[in-house]
Amino acid sequence: MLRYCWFIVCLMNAWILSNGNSQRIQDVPSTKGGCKEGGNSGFNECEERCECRKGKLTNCYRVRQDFTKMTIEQRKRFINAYKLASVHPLFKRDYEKTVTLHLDAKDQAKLPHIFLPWHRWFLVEFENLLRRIDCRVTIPYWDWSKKTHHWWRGSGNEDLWNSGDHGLGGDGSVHGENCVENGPFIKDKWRFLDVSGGGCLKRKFLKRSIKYDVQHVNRTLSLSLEDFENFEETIRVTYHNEPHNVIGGTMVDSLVTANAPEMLLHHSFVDKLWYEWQKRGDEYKNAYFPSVPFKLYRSNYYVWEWINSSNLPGQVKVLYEE
Ligand SMILES: *[C@@H]1O[C@H](CO)[C@@H](O)[C@H](O)[C@H]1NC(C)=O
Ligand SMILES: *[C@@H]1O[C@H](CO)[C@@H](O)[C@H](O)[C@H]1NC(C)=O
Ligand SMILES: [Cu+2]
Repeated sequence: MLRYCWFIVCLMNAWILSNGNSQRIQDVPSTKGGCKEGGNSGFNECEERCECRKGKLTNCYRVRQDFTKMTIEQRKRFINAYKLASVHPLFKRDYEKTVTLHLDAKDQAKLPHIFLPWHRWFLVEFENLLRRIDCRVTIPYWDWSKKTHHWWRGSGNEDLWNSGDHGLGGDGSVHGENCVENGPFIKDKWRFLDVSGGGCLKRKFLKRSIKYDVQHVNRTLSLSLEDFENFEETIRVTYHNEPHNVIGGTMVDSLVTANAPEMLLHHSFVDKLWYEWQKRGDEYKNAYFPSVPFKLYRSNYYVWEWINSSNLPGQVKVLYEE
């Protein structure tokens, strides 16, 4: 019964919100805690963090969180929305389109003048789709730098690779072509769409430490403005490639990698690193990309439209929580 109700709520949300939700929802008064004048922040019904002005919530931000710090409820919400998007007739085609964006742009999106903004756009596209199912969902991030020596652990309740319905499941099975055989994305219950060649989600963990720890990341985030190119290359090549490589399977197959749910969490962290660096000041925010005269591949957006997380196309505002 509960399940059934949840599904109806979902469908209603989907119909109501299918025409872009961000403007509509911004002025909805908070349903929790109220909205008090004087710089206090409040949350709207989509759990966006807003400012309170004249008793109304405005300037609302989507809050992206560390997966391992989210409540079980929040983690399930993300996973359920992700799975529903990939199988439900209402969303499947858009899921397919979004995944295909990455497939088509795989080489171009890796170029230095485009990598960071392109993936920022891609994350918002994906997030918009999931928010049509449940507007409280944002793309979580996975901070591997804090768990370099046991990044593959799945036994902890909070672990990304937990096999419960609040985790992404564990390593693939060597006896089963590296298909994932536990968790919500188990091969019997979840398969890639035909456009991605069908088949199962694969992982082939390289159980060695990730080479870049908190101090390493800290040093990179401390690079000066003049070192932007060094910063960008460290993110795009060094940090971006390592988790793809140690997770293996679908994550190292650039044709289908966007079908791996962990790809989103990894890229969310990559985006967070850029966001952290940009937070150091307007010069940092505006380093390099505003002058790139290209559009993002497979989109009508210019690169410069995706550099300010407080002012993204579609009135989207994103912040990352520690
Ligand atoms: C990161 O570096 C800053 C100085 O740039 C320092 O204050 C901070 O403690 C460092 N954090 C970690 C976790 O190393
Ligand atoms: C980013 O967007 C916010 C919100 O529109 C604006 O206040 C801020 O000045 C922008 N920052 C830069 C560096 O453009
Ligand atoms: Cu990637």
